[in-house]
Amino acid sequence: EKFQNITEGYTFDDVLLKPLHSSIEPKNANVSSKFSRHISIGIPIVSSPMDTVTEESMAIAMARYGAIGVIHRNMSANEQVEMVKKVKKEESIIIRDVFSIAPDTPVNVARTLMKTKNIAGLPVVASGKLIGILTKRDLEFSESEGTVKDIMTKDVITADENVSIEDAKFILYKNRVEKLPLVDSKGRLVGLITAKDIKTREKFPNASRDEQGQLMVGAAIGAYDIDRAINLENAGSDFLVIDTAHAHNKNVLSSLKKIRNAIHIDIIAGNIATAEAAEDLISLGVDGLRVGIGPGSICTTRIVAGVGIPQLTAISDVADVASEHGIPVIADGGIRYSGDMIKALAAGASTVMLGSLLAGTEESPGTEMIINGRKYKAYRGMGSIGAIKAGKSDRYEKLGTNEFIAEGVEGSVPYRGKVSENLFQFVGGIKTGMGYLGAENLEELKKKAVFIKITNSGLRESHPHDIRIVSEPPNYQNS
Ligand code: RVP
Repeated sequence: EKFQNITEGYTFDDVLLKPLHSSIEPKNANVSSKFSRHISIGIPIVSSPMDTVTEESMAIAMARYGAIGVIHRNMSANEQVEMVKKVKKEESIIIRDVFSIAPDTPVNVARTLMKTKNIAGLPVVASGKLIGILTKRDLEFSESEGTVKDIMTKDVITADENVSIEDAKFILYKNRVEKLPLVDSKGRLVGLITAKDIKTREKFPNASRDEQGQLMVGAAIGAYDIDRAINLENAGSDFLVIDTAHAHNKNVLSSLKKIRNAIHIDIIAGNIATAEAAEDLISLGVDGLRVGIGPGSICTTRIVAGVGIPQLTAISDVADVASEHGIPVIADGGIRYSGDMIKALAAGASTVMLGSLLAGTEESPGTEMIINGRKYKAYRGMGSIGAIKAGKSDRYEKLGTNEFIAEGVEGSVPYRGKVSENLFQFVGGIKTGMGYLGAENLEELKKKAVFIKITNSGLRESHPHDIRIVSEPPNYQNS
């Protein structure tokens, strides 16, 4: 009787997308997407909040190339706050807490300061007002005696505190200066724009940025961690991810309500895998849903607990509900190739979240190791014994004892070079797929996509077969 209404679930390897009549060249396909209710990004890819995947280097790289990262929470709230701040400061065009110096500082003190802090130009401030700037050139021909006011450049080129980036660029260029202090109507120093920061910004035209031009980043929190949530919001986090293994749980839902009331930025909740869970979370006002129970490469939930839903069916069931409310869905876990990404997007996800595919990059935490002459990096589940012991992770059960019930394993993945090279390949694969379907953008992809169920022979036929691969392309490694 239990099996009378049993349903089928599909995952990536069970289906393919049918080719459709197309007038779209892959290079013209647009992969920009909604990430959460108020956040849009250029590339529909998110790095997972895992301690072998996303810390500040990963988050910076992801945001620079148009994707986005979520800083993991297997550390103290203070450490996590500092990481968020580092990402936000990385490319801030306007430096707000400007380092300045007093006019009666001895020249040799200023010289040492500029050397140790590697500063090329130091604003000179007296009673809050900008009165000069000390540059490397000023120091070059000066004696070491005397004070800063004797040698500083007195005619400082400044701009109004509300100057636009374009105007600032013009002023810097016209006057051939590297630093542009910003002053308010009373002549007080309130910020600084540097030519170097503007140049860095122009190197990454598709970066995921907030309204102030800073890189966007999010952070994971436990379901009951309101204090951490508030601290992270204050630190400038653009969104929060409520990071639980099973968000469709009474206690999680009631805590989520409290967090929602305390927090103004977007909140993504998960993980879930059913339409009912989606309904319940959406009714609490979440701004995004993270889908995936058990598909992760390092995850043993389905084996240990016997629970889960094949990932494509989970994505599709959740997305059907979420799309009615305009809430974006993150497909989290189980993605091995760019082909899996486009299947997830076609099934209704707005973005895909990656663990194993990013754990081997240069920017993931941890060092490389050599095994049999090949480079690897460590990758582990957040429910693995190692991760649980390393932090205070409460993502997975403890059953009230000191013994852990692990739901993940620890391992390693091949080294894969820089995040940027990998994102290029992933996006290339997604766009190629969109070319086959004639989808100009991801909305069209969702509407047009038709799946066909395949058999084991179909899957065998899909992979390279009956040959010995002697050269692995960067987008296909099957070992
Ligand atoms: P994958 O990309 O297949 O490596 O999966 C990554 C996802 O697996 C994470 O984003 C998370 O949802 C899930 N995960 C993380 N740790 C564990 C675990 O220990 N079971 N699972």
